[in-house]
Amino acid sequence: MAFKNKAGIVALVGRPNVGKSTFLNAILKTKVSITSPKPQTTRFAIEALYEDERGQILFIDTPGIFAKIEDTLAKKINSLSEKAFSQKLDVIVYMIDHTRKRETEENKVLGIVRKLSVPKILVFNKSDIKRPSYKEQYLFLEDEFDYIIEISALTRSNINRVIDTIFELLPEGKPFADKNSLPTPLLNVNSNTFIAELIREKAFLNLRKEVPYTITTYVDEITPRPNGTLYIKGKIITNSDRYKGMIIGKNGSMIKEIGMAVRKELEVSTAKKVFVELTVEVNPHWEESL
Ligand SMILES: Nc1nc2c(ncn2[C@@H]2O[C@H](COP(=O)(O)OP(=O)(O)OP(=O)(O)O)[C@@H](O)[C@H]2O)c(=O)[nH]1
Ligand SMILES: [Mg+2]
Repeated sequence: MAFKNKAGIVALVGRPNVGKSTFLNAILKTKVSITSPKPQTTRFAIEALYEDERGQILFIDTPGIFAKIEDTLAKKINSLSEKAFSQKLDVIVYMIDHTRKRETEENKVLGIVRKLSVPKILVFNKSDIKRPSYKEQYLFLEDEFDYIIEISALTRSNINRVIDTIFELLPEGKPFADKNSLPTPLLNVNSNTFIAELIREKAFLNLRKEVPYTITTYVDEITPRPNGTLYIKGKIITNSDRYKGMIIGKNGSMIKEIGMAVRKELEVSTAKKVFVELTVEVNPHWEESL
């Protein structure tokens, strides 16, 4: 019988869109980090606790690092990501999407990973997709990593091998928290922020082109009503009037779609009836408070 004695901090690193957040959700078997087909969906480092009989892993899901940093939002997100790497880490999981060419962006992330002197696992994600594959462009990395594992975060294929390997590499240590006393595995995200993130996810999934990058989201109120309904009041803030109209949509159709998607997901996860009220506001300076 194994003892619960391992404990360590593991950062998920990779360029945008490789599947870091999908992988974290797959491991925790619950949604802790929002995902979308658009790059830089994750905007701040998300900390979530995994536990089994071997011990605890504190995962840090970082925002994907963009090569293109001329815009202020990407610059801010990149720096938040790099800040996450400056803390004490025990293992790095460097995730690659083999369906995309290497390009300068990958080199930028690799440059950061190379500077960190901790055990590293190279994870090729999206193994469910066979073509196109640029895996041979990445094989030169084999010598630099302690382990190489192919997974599919989406189909959960081989993800347990990553967990086994992490536990092999982790030191012994004290647990970070009593997991049973936590409302969710999330350590740095409260329910307001989580629901705000969910609103942002649904906005990312519905809004086109640059519009997702003009927004941030907030939740002002979560109130259980006497009739058992959960009332949620949230807002989407965008940086100009031009986008406000697009987010509201014709006769409010877009904002309604976003609110409905949030409601549906929350109704499943809370097993309650949920009422979501969303408004759209303009604040050209919201990025400054990120
Ligand atoms: N086919 C396939 N798609 C995947 C897999 N893992 C993730 N995806 C998809 O890839 C897209 C990006 O996933 P995310 O988890 O948001 O990626 P991320 O690395 O967290 O991205 P950022 O937060 O932007 O850095 C989503 O559309 C996922 O559904 C996989 O194993 N197979
Ligand atoms: Mg992410």
